[in-house]
Amino acid sequence: MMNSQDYMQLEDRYGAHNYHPIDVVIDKGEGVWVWDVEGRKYMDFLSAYSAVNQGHCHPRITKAMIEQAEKLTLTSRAFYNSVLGVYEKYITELFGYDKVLPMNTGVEGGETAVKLARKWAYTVKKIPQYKAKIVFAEGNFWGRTLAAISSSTDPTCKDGFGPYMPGFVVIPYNDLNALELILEDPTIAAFMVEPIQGEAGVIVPDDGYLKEVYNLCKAKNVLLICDEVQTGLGRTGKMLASDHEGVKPDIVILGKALSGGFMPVSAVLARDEIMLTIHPGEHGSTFGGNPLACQVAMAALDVIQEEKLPENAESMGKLFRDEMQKLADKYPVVTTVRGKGLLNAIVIKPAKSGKTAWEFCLEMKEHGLLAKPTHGDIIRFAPPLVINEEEIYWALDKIEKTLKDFE
Ligand code: IF1
Repeated sequence: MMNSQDYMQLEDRYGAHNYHPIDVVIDKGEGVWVWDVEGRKYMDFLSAYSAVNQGHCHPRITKAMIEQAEKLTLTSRAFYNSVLGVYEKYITELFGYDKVLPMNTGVEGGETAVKLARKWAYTVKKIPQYKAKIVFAEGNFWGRTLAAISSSTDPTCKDGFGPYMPGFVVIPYNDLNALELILEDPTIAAFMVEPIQGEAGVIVPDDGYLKEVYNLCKAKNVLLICDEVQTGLGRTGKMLASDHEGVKPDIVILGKALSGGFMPVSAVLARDEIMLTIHPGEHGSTFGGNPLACQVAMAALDVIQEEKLPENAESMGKLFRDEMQKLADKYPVVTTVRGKGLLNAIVIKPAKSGKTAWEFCLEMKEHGLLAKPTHGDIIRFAPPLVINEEEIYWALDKIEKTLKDFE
């Protein structure tokens, strides 16, 4: 019978070292809870980076996956199949777009959005060929491909992988003047932005920022692409984070919780004028829109709506931030509490002993709460959206127990 150490050694010996995980070996998940191989129970406050908004192993999604898996999993797009069209109708009507381009990972969704924006620039906006530029915000994160890291301002993501994709411009986040200035350039095709920056450390822009971004882009015939891979699907207290400002982006990218954490499923939504600039054979992927992914995604979207997860995220998130702020007032090591819905974060000062957010997470783990720092001093708190009030107070109790001993 292997123990946690054995599993960690296997990963160390045989796996690439492209992550530095917290030392817990998860063996089972259900709802907000996970268990390690020794049977210890933890509350998951990371939700696989917002991929398990519906909670671990949601039975409704499991059922949909098993039923489809016993019938048909993959046809490729060389042929039609009896699920894809049904899913495409479902998701485009749900979000109010003409069409969807189904992909697998979030970063493939980002790549697809960038290709659509460039194609639209040359064929509709008539920007001279290959002069189109895409604008991104400092601190952005949309994945690990060479295009994605070409727009990154994080050396850890970017350094050592050049040369980089041309035609990308970066401006400060939450800075309307910078956007207005760059949009004077007639070769700008699109501005791709997260409504709240996840990896940067849950950076919430000023109220009204996204609405003004939309207005500035509209005025200059520039596409607004919202990357909702992490903020979408109920995470911030609305179905999409852009809903908080009544903004309907020209292109929306979804991923992660679109499958409830069962398998990679992503989607790019747009109106016909944009989507139909890509013609047969110009884009695609082996697994994009496969019948299994489509059934899983429809079940995942059903759960979000039927269990009112955006509304629950709104109320539980407010409760969490209000109570977390009280802890911040009591324990000065916590300098900031911020977020929206159940996408929240705290900033932790190093303790007198020199202990950092990393040690804080290790000690929270000992109390049964799992989270992981980002950028050194920021701890993201993002539980599954099915969390209830009792579980929120349970988590706050574990955070306070950790604060008490953190010096
Ligand atoms: C890692 C965090 C990072 C994303 C947004 C697209 C993607 C992501 C807003 C790409 C992916 C994941 C990737 C994972 C850690 C996690 C993450 F912010 F969620 F914590 F890295 F920033 N847009 N985020 O957040 O989606 O291709 O991964 O399906 O790479 O370490 P993907």
